[in-house]
Amino acid sequence: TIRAALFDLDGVVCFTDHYHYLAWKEMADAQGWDFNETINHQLRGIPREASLEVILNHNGVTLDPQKKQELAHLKNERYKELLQQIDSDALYPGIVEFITALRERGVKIALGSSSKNAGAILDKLSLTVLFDAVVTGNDIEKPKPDPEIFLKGAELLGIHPFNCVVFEDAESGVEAGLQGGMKVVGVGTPATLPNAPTVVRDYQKDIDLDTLLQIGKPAR
Ligand code: G16
Ligand code: MG
Repeated sequence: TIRAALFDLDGVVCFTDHYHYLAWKEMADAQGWDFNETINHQLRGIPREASLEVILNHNGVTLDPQKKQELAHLKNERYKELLQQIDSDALYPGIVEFITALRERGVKIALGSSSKNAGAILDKLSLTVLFDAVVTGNDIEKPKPDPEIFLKGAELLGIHPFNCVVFEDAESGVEAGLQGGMKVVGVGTPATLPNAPTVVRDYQKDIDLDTLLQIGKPAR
């Protein structure tokens, strides 16, 4: 039986990827580097410093650690500025209703987001009250695909990983959930998430709550 649901943030609860894109794009333009939507897609679910590495590699650029830190910081300051504009339009359609329905069934809810800005985003979108536990990039040592972020969430909720389901839109996050011994639902398509045991695009149409919550329940 499923007793807890752990949600990634970007691409699962809301969409922040466009704001990440704009902030990285500004930084890249200022440096004279190439950056486009395809590269941006590769940054999904990846921590900030690792994202910068992807952009540097794409451009064949090497930098010293101090300069990297400086640029990652600059990008984040701009990202936070852009986040001031975020509102309910950025919510994944039906997510509030879905989480509310899970809560009504007694399912505990946690966030497992690589973003160090996740707490501020939840607040801005008035979602904080829906989460029983929040684990972000600030609380972990090893990023996804390591299962640490979701195992920590399960621990905070006091629920065994076997009784948890993870919702993820990035391959690294799907891997993290599976490594943690949890059920995983990919948010996307089989093409974008080939390793996800099941995928959904619509939280109402594609999910039957009874079926979802019984995953892992021994037959009879
Ligand atoms: C999110 C985004 C990533 C971003 C990462 C770190 O992860 O998907 O693109 O690079 O957070 O964000 P920040 O720079 O705010 O710490 P998730 O796990 O919520 O999908
Ligand atoms: Mg994500």
